[in-house]
Amino acid sequence: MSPAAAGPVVVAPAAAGEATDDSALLARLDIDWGEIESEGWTVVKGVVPPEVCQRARRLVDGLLGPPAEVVTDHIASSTIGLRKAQGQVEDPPWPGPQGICDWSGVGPRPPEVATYNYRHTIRHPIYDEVMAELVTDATVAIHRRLLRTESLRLTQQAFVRSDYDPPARAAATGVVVDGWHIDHAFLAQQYESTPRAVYYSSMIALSTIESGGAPLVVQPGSLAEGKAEAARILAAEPCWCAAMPDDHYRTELSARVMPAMSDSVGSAHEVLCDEGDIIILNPMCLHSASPMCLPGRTRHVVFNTFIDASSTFMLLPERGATRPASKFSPELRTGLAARGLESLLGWLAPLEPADTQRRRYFGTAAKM
Ligand SMILES: O=C(O)CCC(=O)C(=O)O
Repeated sequence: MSPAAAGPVVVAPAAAGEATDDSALLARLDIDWGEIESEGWTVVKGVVPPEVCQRARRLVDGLLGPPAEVVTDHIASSTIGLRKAQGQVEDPPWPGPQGICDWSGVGPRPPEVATYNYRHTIRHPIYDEVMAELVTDATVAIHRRLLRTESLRLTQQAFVRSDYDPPARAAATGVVVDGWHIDHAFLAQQYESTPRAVYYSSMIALSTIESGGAPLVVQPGSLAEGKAEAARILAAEPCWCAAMPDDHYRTELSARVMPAMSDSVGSAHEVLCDEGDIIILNPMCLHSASPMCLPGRTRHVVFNTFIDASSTFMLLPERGATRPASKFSPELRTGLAARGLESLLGWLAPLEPADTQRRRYFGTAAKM
């Protein structure tokens, strides 16, 4: 197979001081690296201090209003504003949005809020110092090790709040899933290269997540099934794989890989956590959100997503949330810089659409 056409690629170089020895920090954590590789998820205990979790929950509740069945009125009356208020839109398929933030282009850009019934998402810019504290040193060290890179970049932060969901509770028996999916598919070369040309999500539990309390649900064995299917497709159709545009890894390849995964609810696994734990999730693992079935309870989580600096193919224009140069808040920048982590936002420039057409799937060790 010939190498992918090489055009000039926007690659942020390792900044001075980026080389770091994370060994001591990682040794203090109990991390099941094998589970991440084989199953595609693991829980790392006690990564974020309770006080930081509490401040993050308060921030979310301030933006969305107190946990309730419907939050759109609060949001509509706040400075965030909703382009589509409740009642103006037919129920869309998950993940909505029922309402998203409106921004006229004047003044500071508001956070991106998407709300659908009992589940609400807030994306950057989020104007609060706690956003930097949520990127803990341990989280950074884990992702450097996972992606085999010294040039880690943060691509997005997203809060999700899952409020009590009466219809789901009424219907609930055993594990409830909102919709099995994978977020992204990759080929073996992307896992095998150095740096790795994939991403992992890390989801911080900002409050304890119990069974029935809107846990992330994962499907054991699905990652291996997906990787086997991706290998089969690559062997059978190398030209199709080589010609795939960037975004088709996320869309077309995902759509072809996912049917090979068993989605039996009987074997589904709720990933339970204590406050401050993080779940590391490979986006190629079959997973689902689940509703909050416990009356009076609310689940708060925040996702941080990282890539290696050379994996610009994952930053696509239509995925506005992943264009960090214009969207991360000054509070996040300042807080990371104070800890010497400014390189996490070390993008050279906002991506131009043409840049995203350039292909760079694999690190230096392996190219198609
Ligand atoms: O919120 C959750 O537990 C799941 C989120 C999810 O499915 C996703 O990030 O793709």
